[in-house]
Amino acid sequence: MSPALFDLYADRKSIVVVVDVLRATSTMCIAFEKGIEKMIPVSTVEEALEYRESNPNYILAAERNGAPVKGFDFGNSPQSYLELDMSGKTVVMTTTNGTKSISIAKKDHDVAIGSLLNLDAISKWLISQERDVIIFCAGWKDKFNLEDTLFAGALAQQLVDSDLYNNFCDATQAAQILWEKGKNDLFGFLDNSSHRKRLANLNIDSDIHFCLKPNQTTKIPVLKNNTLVAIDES
Ligand code: 3SL
Repeated sequence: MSPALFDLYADRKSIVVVVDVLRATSTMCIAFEKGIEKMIPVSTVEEALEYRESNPNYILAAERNGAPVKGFDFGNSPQSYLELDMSGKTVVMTTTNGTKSISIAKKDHDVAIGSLLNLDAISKWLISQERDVIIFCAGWKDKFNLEDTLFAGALAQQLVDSDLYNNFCDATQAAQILWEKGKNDLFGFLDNSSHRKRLANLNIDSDIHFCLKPNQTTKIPVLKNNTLVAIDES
């Protein structure tokens, strides 16, 4: 439910699904849907700039506290990829919570990227892997957030429904209860949530609607040698 809790669950063998519904992992999923070949997630703005020095063809995306970082090609809006031909491109990306969570998870685990946009695809792929799963909610600066936990509940529910998974974790059970309560009106359920308000203050309500619409892609970004590449589970 928060990066601060991850060490309590880390077991060095599970697949870790990192989720930051608003908006980092939604943006990652849609960037692959729009054809990018690779994405390099990094923790700091400085690291991203170093990548560009090493290769001027890299596209840089950065967000801090919800806002795009000056001088970068993209911020963190998934919709900014929609109208572009991104075929074959490599994006170097840094965000406040999403890429930080990937950095924590990748130390000892295989990492896959989840969002509502690839919910059914990632669930199907995980079931085919026959491995334990940890769902890592990026939250906000180590705090719990509702939207990532809703996704955790949705994914956990699908895994349990497959009959291949058991869920003995109270945090996951709480996430499933939240999903059950919120699933028919995700936008309304998040009405009073901190990040919905934060993004609304930045006038990006439309990104919230976009990120809450399940199953817009069958791409599953997975980390290989510090770089995300996509599996297609269509
Ligand atoms: O923190 C993050 O990684 C971002 O997804 C936050 S924001 O939605 O871009 O504000």
